[in-house]
Amino acid sequence: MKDHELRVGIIGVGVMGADHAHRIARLVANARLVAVSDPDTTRAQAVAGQYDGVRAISDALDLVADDDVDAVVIASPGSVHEEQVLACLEAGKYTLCEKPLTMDSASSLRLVRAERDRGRPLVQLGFIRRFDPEYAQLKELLSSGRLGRTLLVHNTHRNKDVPDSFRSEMIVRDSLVHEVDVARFVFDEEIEEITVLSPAPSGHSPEGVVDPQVAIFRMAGGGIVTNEVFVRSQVGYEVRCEVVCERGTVIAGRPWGDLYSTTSGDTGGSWGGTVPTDFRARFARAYDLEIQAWADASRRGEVVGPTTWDGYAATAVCEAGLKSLATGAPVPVGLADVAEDTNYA
Ligand code: ISE
Repeated sequence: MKDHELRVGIIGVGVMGADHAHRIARLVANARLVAVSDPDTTRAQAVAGQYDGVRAISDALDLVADDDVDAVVIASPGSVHEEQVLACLEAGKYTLCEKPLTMDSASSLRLVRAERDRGRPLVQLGFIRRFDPEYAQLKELLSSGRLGRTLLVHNTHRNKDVPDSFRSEMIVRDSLVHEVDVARFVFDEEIEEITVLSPAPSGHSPEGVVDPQVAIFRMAGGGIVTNEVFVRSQVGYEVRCEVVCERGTVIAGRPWGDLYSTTSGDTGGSWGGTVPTDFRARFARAYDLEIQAWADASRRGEVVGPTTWDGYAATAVCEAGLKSLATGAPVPVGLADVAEDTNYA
């Protein structure tokens, strides 16, 4: 594979998959989009038709097995990831799997073990924040030790709006899951306990949906992470992370000058920044860097970035978070033995 372009197939061409299709077909060096698959075959054909030489393959598992596909991007719903990732592992193909890895910790752990049993890593998880230049700089600054020990993290995660079908559980599994990864990335520690609080909901939430939510993580070393997730903010995509250390603080994702206030329909304005409308705009550069890093690593025969273990740990935290969402009480997170599950030797 080293000497030629990486021939990539994409499973799932909804919003994220279609965005990746454009990126791989047009922007990423040394990679070529060769096939796409989607249960909605009209959608698959429409995406394939936009680029020369791209086939629409109706069955996702046929795409994985195809001899002309070297590596696979999985951008389908989390509920079908287990069988698709397993197929990629069995075919020995490098894979970028969007979050969540799977819908429950037992199936995520099965994938960690299946990959380990093959003796070498093949799967990178799509936790995008790690590839955002500001988050990467923030991490570098923390690692330099200049700010001292990390004590607290405050994450903000707001979407402009989501469909009514986006229920409380999806806010945990699809949105909060990013902040779970941020917390583990920033602290380099596991999350030991999660509490999900349910403030009075916004009038824009459908009946019975808890939006916004506030989640609190207790880290293994005793640090605390607070997270606001509000997916119907009416304003735009606002994602930031503030880290409080012994000798200073650092913020990633800060778009403002002095007083900062946004209102629905006013995403530019006098306060000195611009709120993007969605994650594709906010993290465009990060997605480019992520997919390029994945393609380069795959061509070298390596995996970089978040692993199946990171996917499993995040799924386990969200699973505990769903229990907490039901009661408001703290729920401990139990993980399998790290040494056992990440030892490729
Ligand atoms: C979506 O799946 C994403 O990954 C976005 O980053 C997140 O902000 C959104 O809430 C999710 O639905």
